[in-house]
Amino acid sequence: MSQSTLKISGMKCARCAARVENALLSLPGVEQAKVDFSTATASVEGDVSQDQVVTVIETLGYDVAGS
Ligand SMILES: [Cu+2]
Repeated sequence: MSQSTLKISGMKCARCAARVENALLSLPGVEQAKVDFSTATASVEGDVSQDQVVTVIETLGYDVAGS
């Protein structure tokens, strides 16, 4: 995928969003990641599969809607 926006559930504060964002940025291939707590969305850009992105988010204890 080149650019994708995902809906995340389970984030309770801005620190959760920062955690997810940092984890996404550490994924190989990810060029940009932005996680917004107020809208509960993550936008990811780079050469990475959606499966990898979902796995990282779920490993941290959050859920991706529609995955
Ligand atoms: Cu939190």
